[in-house]
Amino acid sequence: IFILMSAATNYVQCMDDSYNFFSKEDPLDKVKAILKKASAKSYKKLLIAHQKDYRSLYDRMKINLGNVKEAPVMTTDKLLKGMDERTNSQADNLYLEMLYYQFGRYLLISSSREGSLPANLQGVWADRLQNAWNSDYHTNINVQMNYWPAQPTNLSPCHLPMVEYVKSLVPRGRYNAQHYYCRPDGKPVRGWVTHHENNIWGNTAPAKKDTPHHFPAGAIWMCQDIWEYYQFNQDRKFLEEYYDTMLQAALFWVDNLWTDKRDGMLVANPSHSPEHGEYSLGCSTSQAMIWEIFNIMIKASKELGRENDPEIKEISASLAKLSGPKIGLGGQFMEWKDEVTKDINGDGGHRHTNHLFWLHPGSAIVAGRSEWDNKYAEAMKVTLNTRGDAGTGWSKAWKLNFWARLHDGNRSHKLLESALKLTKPGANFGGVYTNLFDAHPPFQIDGNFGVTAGVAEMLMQSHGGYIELLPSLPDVWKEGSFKGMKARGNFQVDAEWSNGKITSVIITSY
Ligand code: FUC
Repeated sequence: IFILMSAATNYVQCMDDSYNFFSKEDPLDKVKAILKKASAKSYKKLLIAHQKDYRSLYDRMKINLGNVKEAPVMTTDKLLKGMDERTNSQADNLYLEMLYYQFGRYLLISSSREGSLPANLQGVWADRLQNAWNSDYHTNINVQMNYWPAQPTNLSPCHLPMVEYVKSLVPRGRYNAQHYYCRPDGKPVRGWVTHHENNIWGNTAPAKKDTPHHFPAGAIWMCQDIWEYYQFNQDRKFLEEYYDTMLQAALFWVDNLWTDKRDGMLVANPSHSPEHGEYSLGCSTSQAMIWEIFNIMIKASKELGRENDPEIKEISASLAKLSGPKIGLGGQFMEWKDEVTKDINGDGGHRHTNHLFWLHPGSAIVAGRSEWDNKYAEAMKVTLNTRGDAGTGWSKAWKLNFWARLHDGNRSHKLLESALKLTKPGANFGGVYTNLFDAHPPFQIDGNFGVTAGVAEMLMQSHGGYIELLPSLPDVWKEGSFKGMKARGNFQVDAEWSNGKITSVIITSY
C-alpha cells in the first residue's frame, strides 16, 4: 500500500505590528496541491528525491571516534543497556556515541528547514495537544541549545528558522519593553525584550506574576544565534539584514542598566539567576549576556563600517562600566554579585548553571587564552564540582559543553555516558529513551542537540578567535577522524588523529 499524506496551515509568521498571523489561503488547497504534485511521481522517485534532499545536509559531516568500521547488529535499546551494564564491547560504545552525535544532526535536519518554524521543546515530535511546557520556546537555555549544533556540524541552512523567528519577535518585544520597563531616569526604554517563555504568536511578556522566573535576557541571548550565523558564514548581506534586530536588543540594555552605588558599576536591576532565585543587583547571568551582546555589536558594527554610529558609542561607554565576573570566598565562580550561602554550597545541585554563560555559549572567558581567563576557568571548575554532574537531560548536556571548554575531555565523556543512560517513562533522572530521544524527563529535544554540540566542542573549538583541534579529547577516543566540521570565519576542517595526536588536517577557507 502506498499512502501519501500531507498537512498545511494558514498560519504565517507575523513580522510586523499587525498581529496578523493568518493568510487568506485555504490550507486544504495547499494540501491538495502538494498531494497532486507528489502523486505524479512513483514511490521510487519520491524516495530518491527525499534521500537526495536529506543527504545534501547529512553528508556534509562525517565523524569516526575509533576507526569503527561497521554498525553492530544490535537495536538501540540493547546498545544502551549494554553501555549501562558494561557488557558492550568498546567498539559498540564508540558506535553508540557516534550514532547519538549524528542523531542530533538528523533531528535538526528533520525539524528545522528553510521556511519552517524553529524546533521547539519537542521538535516536531510532540505527540499530544497539550505537551510539556506547551511545546513552546523557552529562552533561558532550551531554544538556544537546540541550535548549538547548527553551525559547527555544518547544518547552516537549518539555523535560518531560528534567526527568522528571533526577528519576528521584535515588534511585540518592543511593545513589552515600553510597557514593562523604564529607564533609571523614568523615560521609556528603546529596543526590545523577551522573557523566558515565547511562542509563535509573539509572546514576549514576562511569564508569570511573582514567580521565580523573571528573565528579561531572552532577546539578547537569542541574538547570539544571529551573530553565530554570521561568524560561521561571513555573509555580509545577512548581517545587514539582521543588524538592527541585534542592535535594538542591545539598546534595551543600554537604557535599562542601573548604577550600583557601591562601586559605580552598571548592573541589571532587578535581576534574577534563572530559576535559582535571589533577586539582586547584577546577577552574573544577566551581566554575562549583556557583556556578550555589547561585544557582538561592537564587532558587528566594525564589519559593516558602522563603528562610529552614536549607538555604538553608547554601547561602548556602557560596556566600559559594566559590572563583571567575580570569584567568591569558596573559590567559586559567583552566581550573584553578592555572596550568598547557596552560592558556596551549590544548593543541592540546581540544574541551571546559566552564570557560566561567560564560558559557554558566551565568549568572554576562553580557557587557556590568558592568566585572566584561566583564573575564572578555575573558579568555574569549583562551581561545576560543587553542583555535581547530575541533572535533567539539557543540564547534563550543558555541563558536557562546559567541561569541553574547560579542556577536560574525560569529564565531558563521563557526562556523555551519563546522557546516554537508559531511562524509562516515569523515571526522574535525565538520560535517554530507547529510541534515543533525550529524557528531561519527559522527552525534551534540547538534550539531544546539546550533546551533539558538546561532542563537536570536544573535537574542535573556534570561539576564542583561533581554531583549536582536539581541545578536549577523552582517553577513549584515541584514534579517529572527522570531516566537514565548520569553524568561525567560514572554514571547513577535516582532521585525523592517532594516539590522541593530530596526524592530518585539511582546512578549507570559503
Ligand atoms: C526551563 C528549565 C526546565 C525545562 C523548561 C522547558 O525552564 O528549567 O527544566 O527544561 O525550561
